[in-house]
Amino acid sequence: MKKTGFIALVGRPNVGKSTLMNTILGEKVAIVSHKPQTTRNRILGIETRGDDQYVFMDTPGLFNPRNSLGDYMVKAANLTLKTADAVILVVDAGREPGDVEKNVIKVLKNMKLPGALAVNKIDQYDKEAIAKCIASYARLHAFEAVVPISARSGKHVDELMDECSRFLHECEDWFYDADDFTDQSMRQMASEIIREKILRTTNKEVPHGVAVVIEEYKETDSLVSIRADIYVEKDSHKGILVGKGGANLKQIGTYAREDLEKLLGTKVFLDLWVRVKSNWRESAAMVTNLGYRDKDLT
Ligand SMILES: Nc1nc2c(ncn2[C@@H]2O[C@H](COP(=O)(O)OP(=O)(O)OP(=O)(O)O)[C@@H](O)[C@H]2O)c(=O)[nH]1
Ligand SMILES: [Mg+2]
Repeated sequence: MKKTGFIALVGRPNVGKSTLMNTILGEKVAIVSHKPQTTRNRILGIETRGDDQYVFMDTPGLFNPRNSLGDYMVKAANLTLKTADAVILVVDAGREPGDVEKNVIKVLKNMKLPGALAVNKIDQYDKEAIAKCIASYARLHAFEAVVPISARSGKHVDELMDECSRFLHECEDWFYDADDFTDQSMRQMASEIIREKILRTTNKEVPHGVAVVIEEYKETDSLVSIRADIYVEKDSHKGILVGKGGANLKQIGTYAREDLEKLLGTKVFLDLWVRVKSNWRESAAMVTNLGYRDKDLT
């Protein structure tokens, strides 16, 4: 009999939710960076093993939003939490539970949602610190499973997957084909890959105020041509992003093209344009226009 389940990956920003999803899938479905607030949308990662189809839902990290983009991100995470069959709360192994984690636990209790605790980044801490962290969580909630992992190296991720099999239920049919691995379109993945390279090559406020919109995506037998607009919030941000003589933008383009060529298995031509939309993150209308649409969350 076939089985399936929707499992939400939630937690504060930067704890390794997207890394964990990519490691489980063995595919890069969600972008990753060392900066918090990398993920802005719910992103599905579909893993089919034998009769079992796991639908993981990566979410933006939970935090106190200070603008319309932040409102959208937290809404995306909270709605996902509420539509899931089960939840993996991802936490940093060296950090005591805070408000974010306590709130997620409150939702688990109220909704009687089954939950696993993934205690991540164990490669960074000693055994005592990890044990202390686990003990603090044990006092707050009886999770169905508690697994210390390293999402980056893959250590104990198989054990976590074994524990997640309990979250699946029998079904007539799966929601996705056995060889699907995400619900994102190629355009969405291209936009995210470009944003990832911007996160890696710029600092401070610049990457947080960036949105990437794919204006053109043309496929021929031997080439995919992509034209993307990169929106920033200020003229000064544009200057930083473009760099001296266009050097930084060129670097972003090269890195993104390399990833896209790997993903698509074909040559890619990438044409990037940087535009300024003053303080777009403050405006609900502009946030929607740049691709963060409430209607996509339902
Ligand atoms: N040392 C170590 N670093 C990790 C591990 N897992 C993830 N990271 C790093 O933690 C950073 C954040 O990872 P992400 O996967 O982007 O975190 P996230 O929870 O999805 O973050 P948001 O999307 O911002 O909410 C990256 O630099 C990862 O390489 C791990 O097991 N060990
Ligand atoms: Mg993420």
